[in-house]
Amino acid sequence: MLIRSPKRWQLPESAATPEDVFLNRRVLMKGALALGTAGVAYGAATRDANALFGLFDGDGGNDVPLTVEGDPTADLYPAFANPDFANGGRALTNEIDAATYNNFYEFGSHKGIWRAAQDLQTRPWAVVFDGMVEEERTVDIDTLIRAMQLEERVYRHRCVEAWAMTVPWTGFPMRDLVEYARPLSSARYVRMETFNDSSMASGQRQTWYSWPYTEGLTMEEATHDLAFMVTGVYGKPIAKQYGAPIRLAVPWKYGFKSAKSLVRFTFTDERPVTFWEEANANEYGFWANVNPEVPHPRWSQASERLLGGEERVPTQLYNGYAEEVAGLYSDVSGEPLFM
Ligand SMILES: Nc1nc2c(c(=O)[nH]1)N[C@H]1C(S)=C(S)[C@@H](COP(=O)(O)O)O[C@H]1N2
Ligand SMILES: [Mo]
Repeated sequence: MLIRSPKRWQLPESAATPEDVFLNRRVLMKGALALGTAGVAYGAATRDANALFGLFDGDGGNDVPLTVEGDPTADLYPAFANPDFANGGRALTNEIDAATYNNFYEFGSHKGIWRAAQDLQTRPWAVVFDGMVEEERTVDIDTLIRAMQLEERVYRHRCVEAWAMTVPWTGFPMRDLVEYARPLSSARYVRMETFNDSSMASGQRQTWYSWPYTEGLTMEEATHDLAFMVTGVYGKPIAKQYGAPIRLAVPWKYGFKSAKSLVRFTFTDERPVTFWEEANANEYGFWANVNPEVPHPRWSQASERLLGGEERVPTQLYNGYAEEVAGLYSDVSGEPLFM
């Protein structure tokens, strides 16, 4: 399963970009340190480099948690970097920028929730598979992660708010999780649910939202090659602010589809109503595929700001993954596919 045919977004030999450093990180770590540019360094080396060069202070500093200390799956990282997903088509986002600019409404509606998110208790953590499955079951997160073959993939991420990043996620195909859950063939959707515990998540005390956060995919989407369950980032177990211990990454859809800190997967033949659909169905739909030509009711989706600076780049149809995923929607008609 790990050997796949080359994909369109695979790094061409000729493209000498900072991702080369990422790809060859074990060899080039020294080079990254010598460059002293935070944008290319990675993982432990990032922290070392930051400390070495004093690049970050205060909120952008060395106290930013980049993993969960003592994570019982730490021995699985870094995982095999799958060359078929080695390049998001862009320079990697600086790790500190990605780790300090987040959406995680359970901990507040501002981008600096990374501090508050440290209150999230990620162990013990149970994951439930229910609904239209052969047999309902609950599995401990560490058992689940160890049952899977972890790999690393660089994906672009495009938030509906028109900011974007390119990050190396570690995890496993959602298809493997679906197989593990053993859904009935009559299941048409998978509904995902985030933890619900206002004692550790201050945002969940705000009663105008209908907690817990829920999301959904069709079975066809969930078993598509690009749908990825994320357990790590930048070569380490995933830090809390990104949605530890397990989240989704569906890179062709707006970021809100990639639900964090998941505890339940329910297989169903009814399309689930998602958290954002419930909050504001006129602005956030079920499909939420990225399309630069379909504006959000309150802003354009034509371009996006890359995290870490002010640079804007054109947004691409299906966030650049059209060739892979457009076929998923050839039979869907009369639906707002792009909101
Ligand atoms: N449970 C939960 N999942 C969530 C969110 C959230 O508020 N709660 N925000 C979503 C949005 S809008 C985005 S853009 C991404 C942000 O992921 P990041 O903070 O790791 O960049 O998470 C998505 N998943
Ligand atoms: Mo988002």
